[in-house]
Amino acid sequence: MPQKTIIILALAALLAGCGGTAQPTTEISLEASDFAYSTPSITVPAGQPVTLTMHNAGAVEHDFVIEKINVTDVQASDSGPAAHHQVGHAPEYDLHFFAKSGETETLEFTALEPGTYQIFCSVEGHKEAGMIGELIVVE
Ligand SMILES: [Cu+2]
Repeated sequence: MPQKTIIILALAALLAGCGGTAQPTTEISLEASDFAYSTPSITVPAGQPVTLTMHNAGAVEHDFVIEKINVTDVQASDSGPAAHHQVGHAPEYDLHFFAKSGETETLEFTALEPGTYQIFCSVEGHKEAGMIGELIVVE
């Protein structure tokens, strides 16, 4: 392989490593308790990576769901056991992560479309108990 080709490949690898354009990551921390989110309204920029950290300060398990949202690059540290949802309902949530009592988990995503999206906890009865919020995606 000619020297020049190697240099170009090395440069390409470098650029890919930092995502081409250096995009700032929005970091948000929230706490889930029995039965509320500490930050019921979260605002994030569209098209930029977000890291959401949720600590479960409650006595029971909690999760974080957005049913329908246009997202990419989603990675959850714990999306919960499959049996976690009510039998007969196997919803496909666009965003979902889960934290056991006392644990801290993270969810990474990039939201693509500005708008307001409802957040809720899908553990049975929690949404009804008021465990809801909203994610606002801005331009
Ligand atoms: Cu909950």
